[in-house]
Amino acid sequence: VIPACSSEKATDATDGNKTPVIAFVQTGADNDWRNAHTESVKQAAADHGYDLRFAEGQSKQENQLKALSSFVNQGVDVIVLAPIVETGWDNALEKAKQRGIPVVILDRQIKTDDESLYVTYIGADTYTEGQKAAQWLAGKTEGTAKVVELQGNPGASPTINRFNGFRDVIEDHPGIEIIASQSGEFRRSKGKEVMEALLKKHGKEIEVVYAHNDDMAIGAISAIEDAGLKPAEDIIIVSVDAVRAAFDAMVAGKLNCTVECNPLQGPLAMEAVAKILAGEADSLDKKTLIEDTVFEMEQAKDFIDSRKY
Ligand code: GZL
Repeated sequence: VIPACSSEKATDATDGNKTPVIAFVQTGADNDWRNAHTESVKQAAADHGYDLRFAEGQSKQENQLKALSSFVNQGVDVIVLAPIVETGWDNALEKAKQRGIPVVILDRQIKTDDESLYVTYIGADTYTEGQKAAQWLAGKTEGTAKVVELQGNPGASPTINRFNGFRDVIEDHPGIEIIASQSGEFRRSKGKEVMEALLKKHGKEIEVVYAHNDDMAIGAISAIEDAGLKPAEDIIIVSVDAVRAAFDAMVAGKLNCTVECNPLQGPLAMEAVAKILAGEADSLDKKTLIEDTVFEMEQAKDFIDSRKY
């Protein structure tokens, strides 16, 4: 596990005679985290002097697959893919392999039987994020709580990992019970909609919200306030990402805890690309996990000014 922003000097591509063409296939542009992630990759490619070709899938795998096929046909030098869901990539990556185009998997993970389809995976440890959220909650509630869970996109590795990481910890705390679990698709509006429905159904039985990302937590906060309840007091809220809006909510006393999931992955991605272009793909680990920090409401004001996303 290494720090999110490596200090390694960027490799200048212009000393070769052809500017490398790097394709980046992003999941979409649907929230603060995702946009910070995109910006980080674009900036790092520019710092390396690469020609970055960008496509975002508007949160649909079919659009990502179309973009992959197009970039393979263009014969780009390297493809960086942030896969919206874990499965369904083998055929597209097989075509890249046949064209001799190396692939870096970034942010989310893929499930494949053929590990040769990509050079390396770089992303946050989303399973540990789920564990850290549960460990914080167990401490906060002395191991007793009725929890509603707002899940991310079905089939996405952060959703699966945060779901499992949280449950593997609360197994040791039988007093913590998940009474409802539904997808808010990592979006603020959907998080609010789902939370409104859960409040109608479960009302005051709900003691905790565990949101797989801050955007859904912020939507839930709005629904809790609309119901005349005090977020972070009447209902404890723990989420993941640690985006700026989460720090604003913690400073306002409306969010109790957020587990960081650092989107500033561009430098690590482009350092891997530089090694691949230099013929050193074999020197790369198959998986690089970025460390995360837990932030609580009480600390938020000390950290908010130093946040970079
Ligand atoms: C996690 C990343 C997730 C963020 C969400 O690595 O894929 O996607 O946690 C984002 O905010 O939508």
